[in-house]
Amino acid sequence: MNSITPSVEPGFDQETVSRLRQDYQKDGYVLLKGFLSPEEVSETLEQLALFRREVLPTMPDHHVFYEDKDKPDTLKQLQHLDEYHPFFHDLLHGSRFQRVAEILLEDAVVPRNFQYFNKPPLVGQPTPPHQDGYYFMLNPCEAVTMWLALESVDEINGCVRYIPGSHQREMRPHTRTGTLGFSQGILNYGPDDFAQERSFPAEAGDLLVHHAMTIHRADRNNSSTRTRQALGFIYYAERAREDKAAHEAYAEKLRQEMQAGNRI
Ligand SMILES: O=C(O)CCC(=O)C(=O)O
Repeated sequence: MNSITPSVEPGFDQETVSRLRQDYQKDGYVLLKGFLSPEEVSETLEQLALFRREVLPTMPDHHVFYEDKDKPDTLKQLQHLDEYHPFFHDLLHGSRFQRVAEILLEDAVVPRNFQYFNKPPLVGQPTPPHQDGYYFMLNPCEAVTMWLALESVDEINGCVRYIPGSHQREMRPHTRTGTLGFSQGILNYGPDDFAQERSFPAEAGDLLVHHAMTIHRADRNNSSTRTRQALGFIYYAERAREDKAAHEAYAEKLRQEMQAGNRI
């Protein structure tokens, strides 16, 4: 089990670093329990509430996704928070999160995105099974995604599920999903895949980190009372070359489709 309770200061001791790398290479993910303290989680939630009130109304549509865009309480995802507020900029850039990415990728890293994931009670939809590398378009496909729980997340309100070791296998064929924010999902995800999954319930402050090839998904929020908020951090290894033209063309096509479909 890749669960480590670290004293997560920038200088990890050598034993922790080796264990993290070993687990990451074997399974394609690690779980760092209590990566943020309860005080840090509270501060982050306060900053998010402020952000939603004051900054969100100024953001362009393609960085703000709702399950139903006519209902503000169905807010689903925010993109690139770091570009809009210094608090979130500093969490992504030059932070303890970045240090963990450098340790796991064994390279300098490029911070690429900072996301807010929200699944309101009974409204938050499933995250389709996917491999982030499919739309990162990197060669070599060396990047990590981090998922930080901001509250308790379990099987009922939609915890993350991984297929251990899937990062060492091939990129699976993906197809369009119709899910805003997760537009690509694995084609023919079947009983064998479900049988291999491991679910990762998390407490506020716990950090999951996965390889860009690791297959993962999450259920909808089936709770009628509990919210399900999380943050996502994406770092590319400096040695990974991005096919920028293909990536931008893909993002632009997606944006146009979302606008045409009245989704954003
Ligand atoms: O929050 C979720 O449901 C999943 C997030 C995810 O799939 C990702 O960050 O790659």
